[in-house]
Parts: sequence; structure tokens; C-alpha cells
Amino acid sequence: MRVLILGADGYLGWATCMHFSGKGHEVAGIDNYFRRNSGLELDCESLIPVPNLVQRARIWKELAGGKLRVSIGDVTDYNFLLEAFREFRPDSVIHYAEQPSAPYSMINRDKAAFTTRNNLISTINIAYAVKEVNPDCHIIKLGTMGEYGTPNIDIEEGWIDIEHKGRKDRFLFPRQASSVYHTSKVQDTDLLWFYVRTWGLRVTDLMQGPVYGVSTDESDLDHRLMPIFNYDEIFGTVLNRFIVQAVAGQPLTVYGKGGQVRGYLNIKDTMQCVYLAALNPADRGELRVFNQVTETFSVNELAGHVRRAGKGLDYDVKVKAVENPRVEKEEHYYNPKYTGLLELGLKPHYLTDDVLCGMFRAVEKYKDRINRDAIFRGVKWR
Ligand code: USQ
Repeated sequence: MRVLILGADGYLGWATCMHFSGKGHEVAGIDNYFRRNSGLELDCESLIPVPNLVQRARIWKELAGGKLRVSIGDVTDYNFLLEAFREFRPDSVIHYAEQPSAPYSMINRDKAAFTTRNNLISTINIAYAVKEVNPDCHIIKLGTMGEYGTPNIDIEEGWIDIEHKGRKDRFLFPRQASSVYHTSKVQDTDLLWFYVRTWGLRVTDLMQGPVYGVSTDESDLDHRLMPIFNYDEIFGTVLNRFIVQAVAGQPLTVYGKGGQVRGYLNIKDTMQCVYLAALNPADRGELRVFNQVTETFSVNELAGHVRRAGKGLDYDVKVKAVENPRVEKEEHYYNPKYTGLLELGLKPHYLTDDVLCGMFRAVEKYKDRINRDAIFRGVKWR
């Protein structure tokens, strides 16, 4: 396959570049360094120092010899994206090139507007480039479980059959997101569903939960291939944050009552899921949706697991309930279905003490780089 990866420098994008390249596919990666630049702007850079994208691609080629070309540019610039499509003619395009943080989107009006513009224009540009260059190209878009919110009914995999006043139809599962970022992802899905119906594009929407971990088969080859790893309030996902907080000797920041349940997955499983989706493309005129999680936890349960694993490594991990800066339900029903990717062959890496200890060990190496000021700033939703 010829695979174009947008957002190739990010936490998941770089790992995905190596994963496809390592399996013998031709990979082109694009990134505009949004994540690096925002880390600088907001003083919340990656815990792990990572070479720039061009250097990483060179290191990967030296070590693994895979076909991987990268370029720096902005996917919201249509001429740039169209040129990249014309040159590379991808069979699949994987869209990670979005502003991925809920707190970032809630900092102020400018960040909310940037998130909306970046995420929606990039999605529209991809739809147009695919239609123009190769309408058969499979679009794999990273969505989020947060699009569904926390409804008081079971969450289906993307679609729901509704019977109303004696008539039946099939709809996208109702969505009610709880940040501007998550709302931009709802709008993304709507845009792609429109282009699927109108132009017959083939699209897979991967509704991913918060990802944790730092190690993939490919990043384990050399420390210079490790992903960007954030633990700060803006870009860090909760479990990655908790491990860094534990190593830094800070109490784990459980927001509110801590009963917020989400579906989680190991970064290794993100690689598997995206790969399985690419190997088994959606049909022309199909918007296929998978819920990309492997197990669910409340924030309190996560804190308990980190505390227990930390104890085994002689850490005295403390937990602190902080006033929730977000507006979200802190106790709620949560029962998402997530069988589609298992049916395609996903073999989950569950959250065991071994996995947690591996994360502790990886983070300990960079302990001196932890910026305590970045851990909690309290970006408020209200
Ligand atoms: N939380 C805490 N303490 C913290 C940080 C977070 O209790 O220090 C809580 C949050 O309030 C939330 C839960 O942990 O209830 C998850 O928070 P998160 O920051 O790990 O996840 P979220 O903001 O939802 O966003 C992350 C990624 C985003 C992805 C999303 C999947 O940044 O790109 O789309 O996870 S999901 O959560 O399913 O929408």
C-alpha cells in the first residue's frame, strides 16, 4: 500500500509511520509541527526529547531501511495537500492532522476558533484531494469516543436503528460532545458522512478513547524513535499524566468525584487498529465506524491501578481530588460496544501491572525533564 499519514510528527502519527513502513508499505508523512510549536508556546513540551521529523525519518531508514518520506506543511493549505496527493497518489490516507486537545480548545476564543478551523478545513481538504486525485483512496479518520459523550443508553458502534411512529431508519448514533475539540470531531464526522453520501468516498471513522503508553515494537528499536510524550494538562492524556505525576512525587490529579468512565487503549493497539482498518478498507459509499477502545475504567480505577503498580516499585503514590475544571458527568452509565475491530483481528494489550511498570520505567529515565508547572494549570470550561 501507499499510505499518506497526516500529522506524522505527533504522539500517534510518528508511531504509525514506522508501523506501516516496517511492514513493507510505502509511507509519506506530513506535519506542520503544530504540537511542537504549541508545546513551546504553552511551555509544555514532550517529556521525551525527540529529533525533528526529518531527522527521525533518517534514523528510521538507517535502522530499519523502510520506505518513508516526510515533508513539513499544513494540511489546511489545499494547494500543498493537493500537490502531495498528486505526487504520492496514496491508496490510504490516515488523518491525525487535527488539534487533539480538549483543554487547548477551551483556553480562549482564539484557541476555540483555531481548533474548529484547523480540524474542519483539514477534513474538507482531504475529501476534495481524494475526489480530485483518486476517489478510491480510503480515508481513515481518527475520531473520538468523546463524540458520543456519556449517554444513559448503550453506545453502539457508530450507527443506531431508530423506530419512530411506526417507521424505521438508520442514523449516526446521537452525539453530544463536551468540549470544542470534541465538537469539532462530531462536525468532522458529519462532513465525511456528507461526502460519502454525495461523492461515494470510502471512509473509516475510528472512534478512539484516550491512549496511553510510550512503547511500540518500532519505537523500542532506539530511544530516538520514541513518540512525543506529553504529561501536561493540555496535551497529556490522563494515564500518561498519572504515571509522570507518580514519578515526580506529586499526587494524582483526579478531577471531581473521579467516576468519569472512558474507554482506553494502549498505543500498541492504536497501531493494530489503524493497520487493520487499512488492510480491510471501507466500501465505496460507506462510512464505517469502529469504537477503538479495549477496556473501560473510571478515573478512580486508573488512579488505583497506578497506586498499586507504583507501590510494587517503592513509590508512595498519593491521590488528590481536585475541583473539576471541566464540565462533565462525574458519575454516569457507560456501556460502549467495541467488537468491530476485534472481529477484524485485534489482539488487545490490556492494562496490566507489567504494562504500568514498563511505563514507570520509561518515564523514570526522563525524570529530570519533568516540568512541574505544566502538570496542572486549571483551564476552566466555565
Ligand atoms: N482527568 C482527570 N485528571 C486529569 C486529567 C484528566 O481526572 O489530570 C479526567 C478527565 O476529566 C476525563 C478523563 O480523565 O474525564 C479523560 O481525560 P483525558 O484528558 O485523558 O481525555 P480527553 O480530554 O477526553 O481527550 C483525550 C485525547 C483526545 C481523544 C480523547 C478520547 O486528548 O485526543 O480524542 O482522549 S475520549 O476521551 O474518549 O474522547
